[in-house]
Amino acid sequence: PEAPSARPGPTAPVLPPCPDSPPGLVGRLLIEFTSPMPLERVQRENPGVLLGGRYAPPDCTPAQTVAVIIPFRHREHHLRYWLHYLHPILRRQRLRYGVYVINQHGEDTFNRAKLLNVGFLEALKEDATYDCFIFSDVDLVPMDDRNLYRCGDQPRHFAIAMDKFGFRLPYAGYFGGVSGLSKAQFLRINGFPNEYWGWGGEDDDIFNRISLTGMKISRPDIRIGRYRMIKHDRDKHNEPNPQRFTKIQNTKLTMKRDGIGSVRYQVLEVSRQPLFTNITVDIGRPP
Ligand code: UDH
Ligand code: NGS
Repeated sequence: PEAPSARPGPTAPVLPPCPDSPPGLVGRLLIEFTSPMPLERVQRENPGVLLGGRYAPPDCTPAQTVAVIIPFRHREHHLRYWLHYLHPILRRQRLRYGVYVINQHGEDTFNRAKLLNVGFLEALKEDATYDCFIFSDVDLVPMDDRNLYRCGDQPRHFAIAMDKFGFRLPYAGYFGGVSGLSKAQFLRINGFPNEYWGWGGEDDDIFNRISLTGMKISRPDIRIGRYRMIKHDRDKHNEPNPQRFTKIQNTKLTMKRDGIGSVRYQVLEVSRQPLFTNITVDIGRPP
């Protein structure tokens, strides 16, 4: 007779690996931002999402664990749409993931890339198994669920065909909006710059870092990488940074000293909400 230990017991289910192309994707999606989106409704419609915005497929074992990092301040109404659309998409994509909203404390100048560095470190503090990091603006929703939010052998640019750019890439080196790097790729470029205060250029600096370390951007098909952006006015305290043009000329020099190895900040609060983990952080202010 077979030894009992040869069979997995009922308490230790061994799930097969998740397939490369998830079954049950729907393709092109209807995305609109007209009716208001109460958080209670989003919660009700996503019962499988665990506290802190964590999810794992019930029927298979994903190859990666994905941390989705959102830079944030005063965009609650955008976040509700983002959560409403993205949780079902990520679930259909059979991802094991967590959603981290990195909320800049205070009213000093916004710093998107530094918040993303904080997100990388804080997500890893919570779960050391994260090996793929997707960095997403809060106002960008994919229009096609075949745009898979996972990492590959090169850094990935997801938001390549945004409505506001006529569903085209605005320029060949554009790396803004939504991007993804494996842990190893992120560390190889010393993370993101901390010294871009205000709007613009930080995504170009990241593009430079990737090129300078000999990596190449990978992108989805232009018909699949389509996005809707929630229309909004310019935020307060995120004015265009007049230093951005000279800074992006100097990435080669600055990336060694400015990055994930030099980021200084203070976490003020970590709060596990039903659909995301909210991390409020003091990242200081421009010198
Ligand atoms: N963000 C915030 N709060 C802010 C500023 C930025 O949460 O106060 C985050 C948010 O995730 C946003 C991202 O940073 O999606 C990028 O910032 P952005 O939306 O300001 O950048 P974008 O290029 O807009 O989308 C620039 C202003 C455009 C004004 C157009 C007026 N019609
Ligand atoms: C470039 C900016 C990028 C920005 C992109 C799209 O000019 O940071 O425009 O901007 N680079 C510099 O300013 C150096 S958008 O049309 O979305 O406002 O992402």
